Amino acid sequence: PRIVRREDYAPPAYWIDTVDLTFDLDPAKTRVLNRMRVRRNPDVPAQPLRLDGEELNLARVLVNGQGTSFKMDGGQLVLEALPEGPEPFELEIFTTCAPEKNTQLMGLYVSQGTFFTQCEAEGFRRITYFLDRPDVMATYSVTLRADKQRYPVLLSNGNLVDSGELEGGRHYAKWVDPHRKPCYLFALVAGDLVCRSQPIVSRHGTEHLLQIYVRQADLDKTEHAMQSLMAAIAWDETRFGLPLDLERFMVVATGDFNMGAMENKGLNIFNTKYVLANPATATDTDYANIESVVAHEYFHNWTGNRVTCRDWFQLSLKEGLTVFRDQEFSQDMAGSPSARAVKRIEDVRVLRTVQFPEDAGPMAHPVRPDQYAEINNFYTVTVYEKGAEVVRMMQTLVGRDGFARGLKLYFERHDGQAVTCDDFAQAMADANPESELARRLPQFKRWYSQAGTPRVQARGQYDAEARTYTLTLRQSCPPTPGQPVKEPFVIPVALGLLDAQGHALPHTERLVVLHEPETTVVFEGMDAAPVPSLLRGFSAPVILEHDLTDDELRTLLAHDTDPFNRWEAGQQLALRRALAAVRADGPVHEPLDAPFLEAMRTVLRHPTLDAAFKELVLTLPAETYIAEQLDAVDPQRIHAVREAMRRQLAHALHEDWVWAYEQHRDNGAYRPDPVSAGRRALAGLALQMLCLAARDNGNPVWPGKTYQRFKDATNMTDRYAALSALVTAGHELAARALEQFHARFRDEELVLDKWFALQAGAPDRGGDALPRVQALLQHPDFHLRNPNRARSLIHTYCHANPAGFHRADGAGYAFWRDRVLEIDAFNPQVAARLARALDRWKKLAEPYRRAAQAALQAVAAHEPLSTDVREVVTRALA
Ligand code: B3K
Ligand code: ZN
Repeated sequence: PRIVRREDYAPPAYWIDTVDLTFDLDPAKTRVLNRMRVRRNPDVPAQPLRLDGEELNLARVLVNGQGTSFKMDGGQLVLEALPEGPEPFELEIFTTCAPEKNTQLMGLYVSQGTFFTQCEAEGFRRITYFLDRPDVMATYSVTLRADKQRYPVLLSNGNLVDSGELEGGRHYAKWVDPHRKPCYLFALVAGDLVCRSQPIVSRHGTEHLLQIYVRQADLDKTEHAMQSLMAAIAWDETRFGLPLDLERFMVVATGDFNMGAMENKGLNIFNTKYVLANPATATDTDYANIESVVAHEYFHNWTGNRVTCRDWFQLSLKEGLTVFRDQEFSQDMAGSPSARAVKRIEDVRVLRTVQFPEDAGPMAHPVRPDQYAEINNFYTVTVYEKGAEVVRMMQTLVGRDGFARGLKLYFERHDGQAVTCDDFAQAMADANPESELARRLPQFKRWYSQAGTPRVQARGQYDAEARTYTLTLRQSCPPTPGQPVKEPFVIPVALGLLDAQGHALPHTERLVVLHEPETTVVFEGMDAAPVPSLLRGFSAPVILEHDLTDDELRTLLAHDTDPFNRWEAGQQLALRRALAAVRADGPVHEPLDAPFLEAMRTVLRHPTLDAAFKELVLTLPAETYIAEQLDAVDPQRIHAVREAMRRQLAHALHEDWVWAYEQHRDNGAYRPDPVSAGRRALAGLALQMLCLAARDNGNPVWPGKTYQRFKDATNMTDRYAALSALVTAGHELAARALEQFHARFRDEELVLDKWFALQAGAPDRGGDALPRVQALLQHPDFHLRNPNRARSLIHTYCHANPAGFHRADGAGYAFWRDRVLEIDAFNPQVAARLARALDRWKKLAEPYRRAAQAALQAVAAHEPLSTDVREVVTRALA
């Protein structure tokens, strides 16, 4: 397959200034008339116009109203006999396509009788022939024509300028988008939808109309998304001075969507999962995700749409920055320092359990990749989450106000342009010329060009005589595919010192900016050996290696003023015990010791800590995170160890879990705010623990109470937590509860997704996970072609149930192979995500390793295979 390289970037040979599209919408055969004003790019040598196209039927091409010669070359439409000179000419292209046959959900497709589009990254070429690249920006006017009864709502980007009746029961609507945009931001929607409308007045007095379009039955689930949207608009004005630039801002939800949502200009299209919520059907997690995804897509209006990417290698320019913005928004919404820290911990947990493995595996790539076969494979946690960490480090280096200044300069320079990550970093540095960022900009930008997670080794030495404490920080970074040697990074390390009793030592807080391979920091006037608290707030996306004793870690857990490091100390203590037990020979015993259990009890019973924070501390590191620390991974042993740890926590803290449940169970009327959500989370964990303990001692009391809770719950968070406690403990009441849950929510697609996912991710007992998943594949509510449903069952099993998936007989991998190939035949993007479940196969111990390799080879050898899946498995096998 063709590899696209960043260094090959060349500006387009033509510009397209205006696009006038007319759609005659029909699921079987939609006609698209595309009239463009095109001109030669005077800065580029004269050459033919090559337009991208995919699965289109071409009917006619006219240049300035006259027929013209053309040829086809590898899907591209090539026009050679075009007018000479710089004058614009009119190019008219008439094509048809078949939306109802579009199973990839890229381009124009039909979901439950409604038309939707998805164009990012390269879907517009499935709608019409075009220069499908983000640096070609045009103004669009769009006329939609369709049967009025079946498609009463006709939407596109911008403002509605005309609408009316046509003969034969048809009608039309004309939309004009005043903003120039790349074609990946084009959208249309046509169907039988209703909307929640909300007029707003901005701080500057301008009026806007906000609308959320859904199916009639879902209208009662749109309030939270609307609240989130209004909050996001207000936040961007207040924090960054960025106003809404549209008269109308629309959000439309669809149940068939390849990813979370899409920021099309003025017409965001969302997966229903990130729009619809009411207390009966959505959990606290859903509420929080909706708030952040609605905000994320809205924030793209500036970071992505007003200033867009020059080419797809610059994807993190908009994604890393916009994730950073949505993370900051969620923190600001959370309010208290403790609630902010909880959000930060959750974000870091994703980074470390998903992005770190990616960066250590065969798909490792820089935040700004150098090459790809299929760009859709590069919408990754590295581009998004690590990209956001890079932006966060810039804020750390220039300060909050400096960062706002940098963003302001970025828009002054680049509004309306398609630019690069370099342009962004340059604006940040230029707005803060005295900062450490400006001083070390070229070196800092290695975060964009070098893949891999850097390691920082910290060693402290106390000299009693000199009363000094010397801290040495050393950085290194392992090789990644194509990058054998790494140059030093600029790493901001926020730190402070505590005394042995846990008191913060005055004047020891600082930001050390590591830029050499090794740096030494000396603290004077130290009366005793201090306890260092390093990388506070996770100030850089690195692996910190230190030699703190368990006593020191317990001191941090009990007293650190930095809540992130308090949590991290607890995780480190747990991780040490998990690794020791995994590495030990013989059967797994009790990995946890009394001091550790005591420390956990102290946190759980703490009088002032927030419930949400306690829940995070009392949750053990994930199996995949434990696996990353090992050279040869036995997923069954890791699972056995972590389960043994959970059971010890369940038994040793039994009375404390009872207390925690009773103290936190009652939250009154449902509100999704962080404080009440935290209480529900802790009560839910307590139920898990109490059901787990009951499994061993056969005492039916807590499973009984949990089942009662499941039936009586007044919101989905509590109901799901109770159900999950029964299912996870493998209690006999689980089957009945699952059945009742299904019966109650049989018409709620998003709740059925939870029902499938819960069972697919439930702990494996004696190899029962795979047969369970196979049976669910046959369930009448299982629909392979619906991405949410496929992910809830298949991806959950393959990505989130390590012990169920990594079977000694290799049957999990055979299942993976068959599903990857089956899905690839109709939706390569969804298949390619699934394909990544075996990224880390080389780390597996035998017999897993060989079986995984065989499954990968079988996929790689299959014909036909999409470019998407081919790239993933080829890199894995390399
Ligand atoms: N920009 C879209 C993602 C498009 C993915 C295309 N494969 C959503 C987002 O990041 O906001
Ligand atoms: Zn985004």
